[in-house]
Amino acid sequence: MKSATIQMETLVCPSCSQKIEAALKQLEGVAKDSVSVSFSSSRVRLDFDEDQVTIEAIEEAIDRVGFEVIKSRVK
Ligand SMILES: [Cu+2]
Repeated sequence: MKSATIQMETLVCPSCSQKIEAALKQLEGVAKDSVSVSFSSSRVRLDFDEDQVTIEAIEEAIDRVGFEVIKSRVK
């Protein structure tokens, strides 16, 4: 299991974070309970199984719902 912190462009309203959270929870390999989107810091934290999903795929899922990823850190 890996842990990711993803910095996004500034979110403009709280419903943005709900949209992102829902999209990420649908991804195979992402630990659903670990997904937390902070509206105030425009940041996502989550744990994922690197055998099932890549950080690139996670970033893509955020992109697909309309938000730009600035940088990600995985450890
Ligand atoms: Cu919004």
